[in-house]
Amino acid sequence: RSVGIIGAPFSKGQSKDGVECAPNKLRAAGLLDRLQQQGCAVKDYGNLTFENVALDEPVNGSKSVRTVGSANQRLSEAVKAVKRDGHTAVILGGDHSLAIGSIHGHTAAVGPVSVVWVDAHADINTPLTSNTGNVHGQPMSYLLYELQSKLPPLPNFSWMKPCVSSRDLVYIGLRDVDPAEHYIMKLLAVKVFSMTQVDQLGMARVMEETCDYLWDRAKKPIHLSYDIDAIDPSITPATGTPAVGGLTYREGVYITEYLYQTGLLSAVDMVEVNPLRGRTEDDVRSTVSTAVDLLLGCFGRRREGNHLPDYSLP
Ligand code: DIR
Ligand code: MN
Ligand code: MN
Ligand code: MN
Repeated sequence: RSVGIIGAPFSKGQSKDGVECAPNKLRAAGLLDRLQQQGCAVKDYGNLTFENVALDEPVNGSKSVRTVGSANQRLSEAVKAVKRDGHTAVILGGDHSLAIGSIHGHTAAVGPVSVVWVDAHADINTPLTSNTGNVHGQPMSYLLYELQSKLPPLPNFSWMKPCVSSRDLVYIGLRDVDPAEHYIMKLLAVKVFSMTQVDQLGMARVMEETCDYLWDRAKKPIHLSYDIDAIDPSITPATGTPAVGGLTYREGVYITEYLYQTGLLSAVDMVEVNPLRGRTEDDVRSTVSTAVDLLLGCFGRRREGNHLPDYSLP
């Protein structure tokens, strides 16, 4: 288990300040030490720096498209390099628009992947269906082969091509979906475990069915894109677009434990932690420490306890 960490302090896919502070907050909460303590080799590639494109006027109503495009080009190269170095990639966001570069770079290095998208939101608006103009509500539409013909030309996105099939995507935790997004998901028959299905089936069955579905054709490396707003805002309030009725802490952690034991987890995004959005210090602490726990779960932390293979009793 070797982990390559990339900080992506990027916030221009939405309009609220603060999400760019998350990579350093997650490190300050002890993420690297704790990964090492549970037996992972960790390499920190540091934080990427992004150019602010001047005169980045809205394109078809979508904001900061050029800035988002160039940032994701950088991130894609960085993720590709981490994968070529043989690590499981961890991308610390930043807002969810960075999934464009993250998943693109991941597939550029390893070929087709399965995407598990854990989120209150589907993030599958096209620039033409978006009501907000925020690109963090759009990344899946840029990535899917099946939506290519529905995307207008976008400045600073000519470096990327769609790289994910809608049959290789599973959503977990949805509860705030725009009508156009719902239409798109039905049209493409995307596999969705909304909060209703989580309530109906329980998370154990959701994870079994997720993997059955993804592995029906072939086992591929898994890209987990984890939006912290998937978890209930009573636990993770420090995020830009909280939505009531979310995953419990235990359901959220179970997803990571389950995906770890598949042995196929190849890249993880942890996004939308916004240390400036909590009302109190405790709000921020709880959000950051939950995000850290989710990442630890991705790399073998078990709630029953862990010990290193070379441990012996003193
Ligand atoms: C909304 C909200 N569907 C949008 N999306 C959010 O802006 O397209 N995604 N908050 O995380
Ligand atoms: Mn700031
Ligand atoms: Mn999201
Ligand atoms: Mn979300």
